[in-house]
Amino acid sequence: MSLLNGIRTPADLRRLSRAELGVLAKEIREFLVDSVSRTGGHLGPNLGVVELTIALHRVFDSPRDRLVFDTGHQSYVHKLLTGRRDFERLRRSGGLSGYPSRGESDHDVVENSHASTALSWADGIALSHRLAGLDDRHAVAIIGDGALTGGMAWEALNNIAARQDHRLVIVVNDNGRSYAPTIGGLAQHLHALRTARGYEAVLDLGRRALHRGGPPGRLAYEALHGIKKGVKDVLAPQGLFEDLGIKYVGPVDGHDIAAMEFALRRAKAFGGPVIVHAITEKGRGYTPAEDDVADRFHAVGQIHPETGLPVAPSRFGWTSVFAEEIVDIGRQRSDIVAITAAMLAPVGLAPFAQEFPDRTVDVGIAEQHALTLAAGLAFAGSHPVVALYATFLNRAYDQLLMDVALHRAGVTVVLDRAGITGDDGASHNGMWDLALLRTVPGLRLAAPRDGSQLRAQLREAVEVDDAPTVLRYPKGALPEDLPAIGSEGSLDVLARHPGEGEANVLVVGVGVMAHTAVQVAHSIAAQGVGAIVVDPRWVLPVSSDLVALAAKQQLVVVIEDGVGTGGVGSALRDALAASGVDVPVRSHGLALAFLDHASRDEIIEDHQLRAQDIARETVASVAAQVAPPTASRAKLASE
Ligand SMILES: Cc1ncc(C[n+]2csc(CCOP(=O)(O)OP(=O)(O)O)c2C)c(N)n1
Repeated sequence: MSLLNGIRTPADLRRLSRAELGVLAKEIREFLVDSVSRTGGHLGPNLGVVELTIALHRVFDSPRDRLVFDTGHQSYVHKLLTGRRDFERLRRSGGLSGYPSRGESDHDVVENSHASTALSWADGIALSHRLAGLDDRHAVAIIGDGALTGGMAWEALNNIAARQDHRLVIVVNDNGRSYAPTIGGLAQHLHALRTARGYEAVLDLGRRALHRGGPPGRLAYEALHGIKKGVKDVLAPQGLFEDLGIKYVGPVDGHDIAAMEFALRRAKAFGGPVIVHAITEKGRGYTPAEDDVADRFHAVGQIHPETGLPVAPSRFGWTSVFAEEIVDIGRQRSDIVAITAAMLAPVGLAPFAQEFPDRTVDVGIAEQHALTLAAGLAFAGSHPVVALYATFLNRAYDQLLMDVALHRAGVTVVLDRAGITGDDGASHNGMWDLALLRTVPGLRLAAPRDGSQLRAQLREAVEVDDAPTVLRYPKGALPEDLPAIGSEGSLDVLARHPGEGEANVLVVGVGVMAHTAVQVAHSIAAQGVGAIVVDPRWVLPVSSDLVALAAKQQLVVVIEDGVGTGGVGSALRDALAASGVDVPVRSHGLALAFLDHASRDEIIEDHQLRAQDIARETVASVAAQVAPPTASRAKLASE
């Protein structure tokens, strides 16, 4: 029987011998490669934390002690050790979440996949424990060197340093990488700690020599190792962390369970905040991941487990169009500076960085800094293009509002993965951008409906030098180009269907939802309702052309893939009301809720955003308009 099968709770781990723990680590790696190759998911990060997570669960007593995984993408091993073995539907509707999930287990704390929050969570948990007199409990934050580049982590460290009575352990999972190698001064500092004392060489040599001696040799290694940690490193403050006043243990080989346990036990016994610096290798134990220069298999789709090659070739998506066009623009304009927050390749800036390394900035996981850096660049004459996943802009709303927009800075923000992203769950959907950005004075937002529009609107955006411009497009494959058949002022007309009766419906498609809008119009026209479909292209602020066209209709239908509350439909409703136009606006967007992980199609169906749902609703609205219910008329008359 496999050892992994015998692990139902972390307590089961404590019964295993050292040799068995090694076997268990191997089984976990095999399980991860086998299952994640079938479902897709965060393979590399999890392969890197197998021993570290085993050690954590042997030393700490979860859920009494609280383990908080920063970002949460590296929590698969934790899931396995806390009784979750069914990875068949990982990240699919009804299956396990790709992140910690309180609904799945009492061992999970933070579901938010936005990085750099774990230290703040742990600080709060430790404070609450102390206030309640629960002095036997620990809060443990596990944070990557990438996540440690985020400002929130440093705000938390600053506070944690002043709380010497907090039972708080910070495990820095230092694999030297975010997606790509982690950049910046902190990364250099960690690197210096790692290498200064020839640490890597010493550990590897020592292990190999002593393990050859069988169990006695292994014991000697552990004792030596312990002594090394105990005398030289344990609780010895180090540089940066010393300056902060936080105790430091390490560096520790994060793949050596005994060494990790030793360090964690010391940290636990200390009674105040301690940093344990664990060195790990992303993708460890799986050659295709270890050999992957780009990101060590940070996140994969379905792959062939033997080779690591993708099962389906990656489709030519929105990101690639941006990647090409921004390089072209960069060639024509030397003032363009590209900014990424630790996601150079995922947002499509790798080719730009290749050609213009001096005009590319990777700020680390620091979206707030990215936006204010952009304001500074614009002030001094550059035109920055900040490329982010839409959900991560949420964090930099204030900087966009107060640093960029208030100062009328010509900054272009490019939001990839806007709208529904699906399988990464609640915190990855880029569904808040339209509602949030609508409140930024002077900001102009374009939502391209296809690749050609993306190219054209990006070019229009970088021409604006006195206000923020935003371009937003979704995840996934590009749809076929949807050419305009005409225009109404600044609006692209995509279809016109004269109806049989008087009713005329204006269908407004926001971005990729323009394709649905065309289908809706087609369908309602078949039922005798006349329709015109437009793509406003620049959807925020609402254009006067759209208001003028809407004023001539009986009904306006707006289709968008962000939250309906406060989105483009609601903006249009407000604009019509402000102009004294009394045409009803039916907006179809996402419900104001946190969405469970599911496919995009499932979410579209759940939120009644399929063309047939919207067409049915539209025809019913038109019918109600043409013949309002007599009961309510009678009621009105009698009032
Ligand atoms: C605020 C925010 N920005 C960007 C991301 C996207 N992201 C997910 S994981 C990751 C890299 C994390 O690196 P690290 O913390 O070192 O963990 P590792 O994957 O190397 O184990 C990034 C940039 C995010 N989750 N949150």
